[in-house]
Amino acid sequence: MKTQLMERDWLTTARTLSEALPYMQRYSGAIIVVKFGGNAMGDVQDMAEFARDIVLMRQVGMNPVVVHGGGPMINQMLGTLGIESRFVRGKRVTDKATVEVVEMVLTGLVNKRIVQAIMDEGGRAVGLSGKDDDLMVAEADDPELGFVGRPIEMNVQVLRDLFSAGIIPVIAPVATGMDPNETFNVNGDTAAGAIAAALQADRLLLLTDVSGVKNADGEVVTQMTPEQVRAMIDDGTISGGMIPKVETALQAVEKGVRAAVILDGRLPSATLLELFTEHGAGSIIRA
Ligand code: X2W
Repeated sequence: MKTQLMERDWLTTARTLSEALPYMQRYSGAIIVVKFGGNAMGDVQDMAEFARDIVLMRQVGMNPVVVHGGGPMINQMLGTLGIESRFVRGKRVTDKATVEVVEMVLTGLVNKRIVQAIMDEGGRAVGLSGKDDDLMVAEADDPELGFVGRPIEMNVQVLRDLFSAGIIPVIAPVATGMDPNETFNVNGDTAAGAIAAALQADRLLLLTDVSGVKNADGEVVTQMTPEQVRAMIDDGTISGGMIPKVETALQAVEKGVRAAVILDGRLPSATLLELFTEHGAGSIIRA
């Protein structure tokens, strides 16, 4: 009985791998930008699973790029330091003291944790922020928000150089300004969208903690065109925190990213499910 069971499991494993072949071939050399948000990071185990999937993507010939957030970790450090923080339309109002903490936490703490997790799974990773090699130059988004940046110039050659060397870039969403002494706090989704557009990526995967974009009946819509998404925003079907995410996805597709997917980071191996199976996960937006 036991042997039979084991044989069945192995057969399933072998079949799963075999069925993944066409997807591996389709995405060979593809650039996949993955936004990994602070809420999706969870515990050490979640981080290790995420890192393993990224290493697998690289191993089968894709070029994954990780762009991370870290909102909860920033909140925690600001709390420890007794600095108050508030959000306006989903973005953190960022004064001089806050931007220093944001840079410290994102580029120091969070970025290096992800780099380490990827190396622990046998991959090669290098951490950088928008300041490295002038990757992301920003300007003030809105005077009310202080040092919150909107990307205005991208220099992605460094990412291509890392791809050629087989290295996975891990990017903290902190930008430099036109005045090189300035530092801007960029929303993680916004940074991922700008990087995906500059790379003309094949996929932008936005990992969230919901199951996808829902229609008026509360069902997840698995495929959408940009026009359908706009209509759903206009008639209020898409609302609240989903709006900035969907708009990032929309803009990326309009700027030449082949497709953007809003997917459920709570599912184990959500990225692999999306890339390697017919099933997919979450909501895909493509023209
Ligand atoms: C974000 C950057 C981090 C981020 C912040 O300060 O929290 C702005 O709001 P999550 O984990 O992806 O939310 N920046 C301007 O985006 O983190």
